[in-house]
Amino acid sequence: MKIAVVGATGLVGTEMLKVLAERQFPVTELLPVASAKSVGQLVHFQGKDYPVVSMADAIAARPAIAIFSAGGGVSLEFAPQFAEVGTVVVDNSSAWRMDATKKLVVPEVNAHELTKDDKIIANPNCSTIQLVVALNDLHKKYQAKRLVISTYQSVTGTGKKAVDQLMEERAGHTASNPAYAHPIDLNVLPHIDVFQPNGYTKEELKMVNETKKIMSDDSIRVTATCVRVPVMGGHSESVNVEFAQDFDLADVRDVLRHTAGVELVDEPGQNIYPMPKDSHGRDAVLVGRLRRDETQPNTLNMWIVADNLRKGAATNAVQIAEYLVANGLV
Ligand code: 2RA
Repeated sequence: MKIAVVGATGLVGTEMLKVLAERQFPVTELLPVASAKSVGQLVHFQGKDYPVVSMADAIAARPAIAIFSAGGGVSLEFAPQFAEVGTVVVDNSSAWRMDATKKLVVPEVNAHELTKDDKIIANPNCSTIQLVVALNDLHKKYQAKRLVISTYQSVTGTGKKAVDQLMEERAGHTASNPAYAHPIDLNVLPHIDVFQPNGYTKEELKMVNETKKIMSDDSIRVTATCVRVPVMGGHSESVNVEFAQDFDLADVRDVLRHTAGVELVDEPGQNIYPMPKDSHGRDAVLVGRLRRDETQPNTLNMWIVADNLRKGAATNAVQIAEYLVANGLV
């Protein structure tokens, strides 16, 4: 199958190629797409070197699937052009996520909604993906009413510039080309993406809006505070969820043990709980620190960790592509 990866040389694009190879996705021809200055640069994939091609050449090649991680502007301009030649686009930017005509998909939750008519499919935000994977089966059983979320997001969510800033600051230098308005080493920034008139950031509103769309339930009330932390890989989330139904903690554990994509990591007496370093290179969503919120009925606290470049981006996109192939939608 001819596959284009748009943004192939970025942090997420590189991870997408890694995941496609690891999962032995049936790629017969790879079309790596990157900026004009990268055209001709070789990308190594499954034992072969593929030259980076221009967007126009990739569109003309009519790949079966184009997986994008190249920013919203690029996606808004070129995803429709791929769709016009019959390519199915899986886009990791926020461009199409809240478009009412586009599906926003986490395979474990709502891949069944996909049809042959879906030519541009949105990959959700990393912090949303890990949340809904952990929450979905609990929601089905106990009906989530309200979520209060605080995130602790790795600098890899911003990209190479932020990784470089952290490494330079950690080496004792002032960052030469900082990604953030403030130092990130030995600090935390309650600021991810742009502030909106209501005082929330776009990242926080992504969690609010995307969660409801993926879970097809606008009644769930969601509030979030998204924080950047000096961690190299892996997003963490503290989630307080109020359910309509009461629960037994043992049953909650059992539900999570059987939730697709979740690994229960919860033995605090043994100092065993999810940590970002344990998520690196893995696709599981790690859940732990389960405990009842004793300040109000039917309410659970949990701690959720995942590799934001893998399940939070690349793997989720590749899993969507796998679903398309397995169900004859491409
Ligand atoms: C971040 N979720 O962590 C955003 C985009 N990857 O910066």
